[in-house]
Amino acid sequence: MAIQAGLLGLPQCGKTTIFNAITGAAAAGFSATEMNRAIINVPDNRIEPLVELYHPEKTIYATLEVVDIPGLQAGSTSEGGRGNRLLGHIKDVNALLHVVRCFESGGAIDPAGDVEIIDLEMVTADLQTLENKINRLEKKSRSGDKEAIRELELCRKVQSRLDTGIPARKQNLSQAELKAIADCHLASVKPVLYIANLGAMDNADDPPAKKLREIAAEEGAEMIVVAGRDEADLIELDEDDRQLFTEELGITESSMARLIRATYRLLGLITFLTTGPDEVHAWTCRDGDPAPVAAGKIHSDMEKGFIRMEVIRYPDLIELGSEEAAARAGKMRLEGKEYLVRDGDVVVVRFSK
Ligand SMILES: Nc1nc2c(ncn2[C@@H]2O[C@H](COP(=O)(O)OP(=O)(O)OP(=O)(O)O)[C@@H](O)[C@H]2O)c(=O)[nH]1
Ligand SMILES: [Mg+2]
Repeated sequence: MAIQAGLLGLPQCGKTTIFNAITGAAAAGFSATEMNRAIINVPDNRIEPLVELYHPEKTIYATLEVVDIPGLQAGSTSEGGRGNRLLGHIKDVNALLHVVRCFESGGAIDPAGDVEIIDLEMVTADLQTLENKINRLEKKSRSGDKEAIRELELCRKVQSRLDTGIPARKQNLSQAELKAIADCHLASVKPVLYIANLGAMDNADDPPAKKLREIAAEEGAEMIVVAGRDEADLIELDEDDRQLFTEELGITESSMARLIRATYRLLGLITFLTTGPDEVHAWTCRDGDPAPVAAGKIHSDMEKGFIRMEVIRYPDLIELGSEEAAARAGKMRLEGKEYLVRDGDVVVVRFSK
């Protein structure tokens, strides 16, 4: 299943606008349901030079699935309300892109207040989910089930901190606690990337964005600034006009590219590459995945029958111009099962079928 990131935030904070900008900038597929969902290509400036080198028939980028959910209102999760159903849709997302309105539109701009509301909604929904699990565990533990008793205790700890309003991701949960709550898919445990949605890029250092940066820093999270509407407008233009206006609006690089890359970092993901006349292909694995696990992203046979990996670093391949030249220059390494794949490795997997 594709790695998923979910856009989350108050109503009218610009989630769908950002979703459109992201998908317009990098759409690989689109299917509109009640939630907007799209698979997007992860922008990667290593692909173009590789395409020039190999002239492959196909070029395949690493992908990420982005989910846009309608806004959560204060109080919407209590008593089985609509918010619960909305949060249910982010059960499977791996990371949250928390959009915070930093542009003028009627109501006051209040990043701190907005973040608090969303956190509280998540905590409220999570408490209900966890309570269901705790009820089940209580029944089981009454019959003396040791495992259930232990799990119950761990869940109650998380519950008591949620009760005081602390999102699970800020609770410094132990491995055991994380394991005990894993099947609950709590919303507030998911890693967050804060997105300050600005009226214009000129506002990047104004108080609202500064405040949000502080909030993010306090919990060790990252914040990025985007001008959602400007970017969504840009993708409507043809190439020449887009260049012109991009500069005029002070957007130095597509903030959507920055956003996608920041999501990648947040999830601890890296990209490795396979190349050849058939295809240039960017693959996603976790930072720290050993070679066989990464190879398994290409094909499960490659993981099972893994023998070795031939690795050339991307800059060496570009500089030397071919795999043969890289090998002659001693820049192709043979790596075994223990090798941890690095971002930008160009690999060939040797395996037995
Ligand atoms: N000035 C300004 N307006 C924006 C920006 N982003 C969104 N808007 C406007 O804010 C309104 C709401 O934007 P949406 O993207 O629909 O917001 P949403 O978060 O998806 O809203 P819900 O799905 O209803 O929760 C629209 O009128 C947008 O044009 C922005 O960066 N700057
Ligand atoms: Mg929307």
